[in-house]
Amino acid sequence: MAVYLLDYGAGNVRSLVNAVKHLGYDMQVIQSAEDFDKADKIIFPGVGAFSKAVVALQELGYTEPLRRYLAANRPFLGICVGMQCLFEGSEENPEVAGLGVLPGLVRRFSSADKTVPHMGWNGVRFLPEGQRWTGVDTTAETSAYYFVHSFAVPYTADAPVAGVTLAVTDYGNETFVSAVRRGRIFATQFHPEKSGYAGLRLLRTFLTATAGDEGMPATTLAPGSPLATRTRLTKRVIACLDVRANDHGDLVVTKGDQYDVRVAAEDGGHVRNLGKPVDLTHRYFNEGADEICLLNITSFRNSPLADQPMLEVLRRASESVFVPLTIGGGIRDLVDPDGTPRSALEVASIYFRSGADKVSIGGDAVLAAEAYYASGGQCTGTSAIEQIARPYGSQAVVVSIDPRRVYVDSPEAAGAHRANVVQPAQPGPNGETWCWYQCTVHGGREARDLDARQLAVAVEALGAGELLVNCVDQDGTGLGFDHALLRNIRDAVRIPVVASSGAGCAAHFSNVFRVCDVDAALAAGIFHRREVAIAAVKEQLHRDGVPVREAEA
Ligand code: 1PR
Repeated sequence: MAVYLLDYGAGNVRSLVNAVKHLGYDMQVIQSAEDFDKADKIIFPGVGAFSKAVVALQELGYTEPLRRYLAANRPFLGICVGMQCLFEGSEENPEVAGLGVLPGLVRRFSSADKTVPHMGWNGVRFLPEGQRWTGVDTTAETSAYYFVHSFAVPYTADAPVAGVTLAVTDYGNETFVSAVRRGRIFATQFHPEKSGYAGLRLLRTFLTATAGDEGMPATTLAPGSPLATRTRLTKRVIACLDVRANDHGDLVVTKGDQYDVRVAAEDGGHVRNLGKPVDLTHRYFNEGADEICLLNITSFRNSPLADQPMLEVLRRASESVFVPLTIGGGIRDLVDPDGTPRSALEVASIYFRSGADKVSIGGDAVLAAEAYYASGGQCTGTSAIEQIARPYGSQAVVVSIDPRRVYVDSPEAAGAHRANVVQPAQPGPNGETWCWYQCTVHGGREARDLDARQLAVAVEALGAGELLVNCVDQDGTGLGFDHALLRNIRDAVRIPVVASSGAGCAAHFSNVFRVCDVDAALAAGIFHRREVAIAAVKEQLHRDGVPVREAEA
């Protein structure tokens, strides 16, 4: 059976290729209009801007062959933007028409009551027909799939789209279409290739379906039907691997205490070695991590392009890890060791093609924020954030911040940062009862005259889709997350916020979700040292009433 991938150059295609290969199928990439005639099934993954996908299809000369393929009701699976393109158009790019194969328009989520993008694991309310199709027991409360999008097709029972709706999902006070089917044309707003085993089951159903199965009659969510309870976006538990070469040149997972990754001099002073990156990534996937983050923490010293071991780690890890992978470290404009200039977009694209779903930008984001304020709030389009968000979408760009506390006796003593001072949980070394959070670069080594809240506001304006909020002082302490810092950032932005640094027990996760209303919480040391299991964190969250994706069978 010839399964073809419709790749227009910006999707996270490696994740999908790996998932399909894991299921025993090889996919060929469509190279010409003629390939549409050879395909038994086509999968169309979409990441990034609606217009990027639609215009790319036109420029590749694929729009008409695709229309003919769909008009012939041949097996097709669209994913995320690959689903949105089937509709008449999108608010994201009103100037560009969609394929119009399905009725309705794609609209932007409102951020009045929730963070946007909708990023994470949410339930899906399948119709009975949908349950048969997915092969998943969706009556269970816990079935969840991975979403990452700022636009969606709104669902109302009387809208034309209801006639092709297989499933809906709720986000905040909105309900949107999360799966559609018309004949043998299927599409999902969520990413089955990043939705763990539930997603793999859905992909297997599509790949193994025969004509008889796919001829199912369209069914609709009848008006007033006894819909299941509304779905909820779960809080994400993320495992983080700080990766660097040890003194023998081997790439290892290490861990800092306030960013110092070396053991005490009297113990040899070597780089802490907590395991191999690929092994730990596989372990955390199997233990139920909702996302995994790998940070190349010595990236400011060398070009990641020359750092093939890190790219190889990513290629190998992504072969059998089916939850989102974020890669950070060295994502910026740089000059290759051979003197070739490389844009941040080129660097990021290498990571996306190697299996990353999101890239994380650290030091360069601080410099971009400084330039943003220096220019009076101009977005010049040249920062790494803007370069990458334009084709791949904001949801693919994370900014990782490394602030450290500056204690002061009064807000006035904070000078230009007095508006962003907070009262920390503990007084400073000289009894100071106020502090502000100073941004750093080079892994906490160089302090900048910019505070964390200023950075957060600037990078959101520049198009970042998520904030990973570390804290140098709290890193590795096991004392819990820095709530004062996280509330300060949470109040400032409408994009998802990930709490990081300081987790010491499962209760710290419940506390940070309850007190700071963050979207995800990350830990490193307690997981690497097997002091706390991811399952124990999720059990605690479940007991405390925090919506969380249950471990999969
Ligand atoms: O500046 O774009 O090259 O990115 C460098 C990246 O590496 C940034 O994301 C930066 O945060 C990270 N980084 C640089 N140096 C270090 C270090 O530790 N010496 N890691 C480092 C930062 C913070 C988290 C840590 C949490 C949880 N570490 O990654 O895992 O604090 O730890 P815990 O649960 O054990 O407390 P660029």
